[in-house]
Amino acid sequence: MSTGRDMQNSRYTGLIDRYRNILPLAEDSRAVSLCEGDTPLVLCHNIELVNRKGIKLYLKYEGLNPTGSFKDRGMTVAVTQAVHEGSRAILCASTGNTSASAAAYAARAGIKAFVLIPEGNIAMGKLAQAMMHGAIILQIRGNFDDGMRLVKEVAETAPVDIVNSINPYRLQGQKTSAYEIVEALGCAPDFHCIPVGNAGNISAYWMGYSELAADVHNQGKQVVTASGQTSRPKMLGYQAAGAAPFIAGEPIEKPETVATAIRIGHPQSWDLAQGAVKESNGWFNAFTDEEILATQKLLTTHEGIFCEPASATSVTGALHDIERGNVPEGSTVVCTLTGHGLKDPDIAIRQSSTELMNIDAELDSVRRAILENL
Ligand code: AN7
Repeated sequence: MSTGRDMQNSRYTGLIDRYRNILPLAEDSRAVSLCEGDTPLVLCHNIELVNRKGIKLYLKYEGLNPTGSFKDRGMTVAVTQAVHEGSRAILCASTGNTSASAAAYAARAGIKAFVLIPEGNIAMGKLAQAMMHGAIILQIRGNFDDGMRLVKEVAETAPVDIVNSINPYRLQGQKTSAYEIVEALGCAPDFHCIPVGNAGNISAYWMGYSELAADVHNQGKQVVTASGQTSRPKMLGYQAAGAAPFIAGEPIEKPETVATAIRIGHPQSWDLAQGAVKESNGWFNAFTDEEILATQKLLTTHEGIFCEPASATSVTGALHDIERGNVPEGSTVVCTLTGHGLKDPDIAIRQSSTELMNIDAELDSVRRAILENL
């Protein structure tokens, strides 16, 4: 496997360079890349429950991708393929992060991006990105599911390539995160925890872990989990309680959650996600907005890691299942933190209990404030 590094100066050049041998791209296709991937796998140190149970809890910090979410992994591959096929425009529906990523990669490729977003329900940072990268933004009076339906319909008669995760190149790109995790740990985790919205990402990780376990690409390594009990992790898919079709067992019509990224009622990768959870002996669960926001805060204050609310759902679920013993003591667990906390500054400021102290611009006032709060 190539290292994805430029041989002359060891600069990391993105996940297509690194993983082209496991991606279904034509050899002569030119990568449209922003050096995505190669994200940190951070070991938690300061969560008491995790330490007490002897759990190794790793955070796959996907918020450190170029546009601040895991979408870049899929977008580099989808846009590379679209450009290779001569496409001049891409199209997506989005709760925000897909639109930001599509806009950036379209700019990089010199093609147009059309994005459908639900009016009033996308985080400020994501909207700023789509606007700055020059996407053509269609705000619809409807939710993500309406947008997704319209995108599929319009693409039948308009010359645009859909870059939502129904585009198979998206999941191919996103599976590389599982490869990075296995490379970093030297094994697969026992459990992989992930937020589920449209259900593409959980399906992509499962594809990655499954390829590794079966040595599909003949890398000559037989991957097993950390405990050595199985070859693939149990996949734990977590949703927001107000947007939990996998708990309802069917699509829902009016999803609501503060975690706008996963405010989705009709997941497109329904069967793939069900398959991942069933085959891996994993499970789905859902958590309230209050629980999700509390976990987001816990990660910022205890581990110094700022993820957006949707991302905190994975750790909310992990802590819930660790506490109850569903995840046994001593397990190795990876949680995907899908997007950066800066994506949604409004929610962060609104929920933070931190008070701003207004003081005079004088040495005495500053000194007193420090001494009183040590
Ligand atoms: C931060 O941007 O669907 O289950 O349109 O932005 O693969 O859909 C975003 C999804 C989790 C859910 N965390 O992943 C979009 C969009 C964050 C996200 C998910 C999303 P999937």
